[in-house]
Amino acid sequence: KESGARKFQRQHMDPDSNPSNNSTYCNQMMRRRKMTEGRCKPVNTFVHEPLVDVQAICLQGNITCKNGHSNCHKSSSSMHITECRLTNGSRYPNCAYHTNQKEKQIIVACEGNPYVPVHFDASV
Ligand code: PAX
Repeated sequence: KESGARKFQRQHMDPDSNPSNNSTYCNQMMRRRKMTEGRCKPVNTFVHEPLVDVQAICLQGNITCKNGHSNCHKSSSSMHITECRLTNGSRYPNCAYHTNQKEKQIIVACEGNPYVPVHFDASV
């Protein structure tokens, strides 16, 4: 079975690409990373930074998550991210996404030993 750490990497890590102005990035990536199977995942963020830098967030500022748990951490630096948001008229199985590049601090939830990212909570 896929571990939480691996699932986070599949859904949120894309260190080797910068989508620039490629408006089809989210349509391709949401499908390629299997987030359009069974349903269209409504919102998903990809992080374009080295995996070690994202894993290091688990050692950075500890904050409360949206669900009230205390295992969230906010990156001390802003990161290059792409936000994928389902378009208004999009209906499964034809999942269509808006692609938005941003530079923001990100908040992830971490778990386990090693203590690594398993959930993307927000960008701020
Ligand atoms: P997830 O299912 O929420 O969490 P995601 O982050 O890719 O997946 P399994 O065993 O897989 O069910 N976990 C936690 N979840 C939440 N909060 C805490 N503190 C926590 N600690 C551990 C993946 C696994 O992490 C576990 C959780 O139980 C899961 O275990 O966002 C919904 C999705 O949209 C993404 C983030 C979420 O997907 P929501 O409802 O929290 O807002 N998403 C959301 C995003 O990518 N970008 C965004 O900007 C936003 C707002």
